[in-house]
Amino acid sequence: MNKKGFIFDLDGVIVDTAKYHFLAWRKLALGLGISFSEEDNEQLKGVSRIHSLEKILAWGDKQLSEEHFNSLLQKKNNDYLSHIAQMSHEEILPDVPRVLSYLKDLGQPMALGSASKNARRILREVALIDEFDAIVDGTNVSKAKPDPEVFLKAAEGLGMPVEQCIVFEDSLAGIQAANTAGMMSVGIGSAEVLTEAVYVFKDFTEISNEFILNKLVS
Ligand code: B16
Ligand code: MG
Repeated sequence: MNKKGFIFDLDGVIVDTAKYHFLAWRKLALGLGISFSEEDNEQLKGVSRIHSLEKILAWGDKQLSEEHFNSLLQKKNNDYLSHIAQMSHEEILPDVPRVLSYLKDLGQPMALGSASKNARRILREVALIDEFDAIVDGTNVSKAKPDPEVFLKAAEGLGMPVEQCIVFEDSLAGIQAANTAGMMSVGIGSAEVLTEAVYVFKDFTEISNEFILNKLVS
């Protein structure tokens, strides 16, 4: 059987942590007198923590000292982590365990490729840390998606050539990163947003084992 490198984004693909980012960013923004909606939060998907705060400040036309900026980053992360600490296995998105265990049964290499510096902690929280052969996260990269660095490092970690890698991503920047890396991109979410993906599915319940075997592995 062919071997492919299956690379998964974390937030929005394996777990829905966007809702916790939303709560933490909204609290921070409101504290600065900046409004923050669910639509604003959408624009921060896949974006690094530092760039997210820069964007929020730009929306509110606010400038802060470096010290204040860094203290807000810390505060946001502490707040976010207090939500993460409550997470359990039940918060894994629908059919992710089925897809992971099917790929494992087929002997397919699997990696995580996430912008989050908290990725390992989240994987431990939902008891998926041992499912991946390689983990590349925000602590391992210097360039944010759409730069392909995170996925190139994940492929390297798996020892797979880029043209044999398949990336599951929920953000457009992540799809662009996968395409730039020369990998096959599979969007998880809305086809209207993930316009540059090769395939788009609402979630993993729409991805059958037959599809994985016949279209992705073959
Ligand atoms: P952290 P992903 C991304 O994760 C999130 O989508 C994004 O909203 C977040 O700002 C970023 O991680 C950084 O997260 O603050 O935990 O380092 O989608 O690339 O798995
Ligand atoms: Mg994501």
